[in-house]
Amino acid sequence: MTTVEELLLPSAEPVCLIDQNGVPHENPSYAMPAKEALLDGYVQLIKGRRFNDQASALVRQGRLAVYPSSHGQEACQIAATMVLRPDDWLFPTYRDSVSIMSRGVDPIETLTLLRGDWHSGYDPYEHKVAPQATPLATQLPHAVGVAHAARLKGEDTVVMALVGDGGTSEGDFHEALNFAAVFHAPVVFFVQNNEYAISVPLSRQSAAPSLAHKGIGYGVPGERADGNDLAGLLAVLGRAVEKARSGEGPQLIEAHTYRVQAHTNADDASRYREDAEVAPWLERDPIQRLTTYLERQGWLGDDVRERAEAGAVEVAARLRDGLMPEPEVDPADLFAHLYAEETQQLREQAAFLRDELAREEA
Ligand SMILES: Cc1ncc(C[n+]2csc(CCOP(=O)(O)OP(=O)(O)O)c2C)c(N)n1
Repeated sequence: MTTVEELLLPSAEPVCLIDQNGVPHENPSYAMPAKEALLDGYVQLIKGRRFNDQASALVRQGRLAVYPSSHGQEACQIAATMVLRPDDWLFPTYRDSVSIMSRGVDPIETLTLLRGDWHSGYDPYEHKVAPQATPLATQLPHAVGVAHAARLKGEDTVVMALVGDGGTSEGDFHEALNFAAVFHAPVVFFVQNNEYAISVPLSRQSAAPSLAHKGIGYGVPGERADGNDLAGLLAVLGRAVEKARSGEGPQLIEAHTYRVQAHTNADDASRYREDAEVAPWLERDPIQRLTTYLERQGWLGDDVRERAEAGAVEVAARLRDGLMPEPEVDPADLFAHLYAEETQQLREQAAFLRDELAREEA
């Protein structure tokens, strides 16, 4: 007889439907996604990679304050949004800009926060994307709140809540899982395990058999996927979203991937890891393996390649042009839109700032 614990357990190995050589693998539990989904994913991966590389270049030119690149993690970024409906919600971290773009947010609006211009460059309600969170895991209780509210209203909205491996050590992660499980909130917690929390490796972060196992204590089922395999991610995340939508409560998915570049431009990764450790991960590149698979299937026609390249060129041009002008920002705006009603404390802080600016000008 299957025990409750077994039902909550992730698979022994991360689900992988296309391996690093582009070879498909039969899986008794998960079907290969449809050709159209894989081709759409391919186009988005190429665009996402160009977004990452262009944004990193703009940091070097001083056009962008900081960019936490998801180079190498693009399959996670794209799959997370591909499995959502337009009325679902995405709760991203600071590393999930590509996911936000894949949800339809304008690339420049996506980078407003990281440029340091504004709390969020897009209207969260327009695309159902919460503002990016830089404090770790604080987005998770918010995500659960939105999911719980949707359920109380009788809507079948699902919330995709992204978090890093380091973020799973935060209290907010545990509180969010617990609340979501007790109230059957339709949330998919999606951990992108990229092996590092800045310089801290996973082994110093968690002694759990896997991060997906962390759900068991809360009654949340977990599953693991190869984070560089778009096909596996679409299958696993798609199933999790389906389960959450049909009332089975929260789901916890761990994607095994790797942060191939530095944490941000402020980080020197050579101080805590060897190139030899990074090299095998370059071989597991998500774009390379999907390309090989699609080519072998005879599905990757010139039309798709051209569509992908045109999308990538457009994103790069948009970022270069859009980040050229220096926006005029009003410091007083810092206090706008924070709460529905202004608090006494905020009024005092705003007055303090006005006073300081007036004295600077005098
Ligand atoms: C509450 C909180 N504590 C500490 C930090 C500083 N900090 C920024 S990024 C980071 C590591 C996060 O690692 P992980 O969750 O694995 O995400 P990744 O950057 O690898 O995507 C830390 C400790 C923070 N932003 N918020």
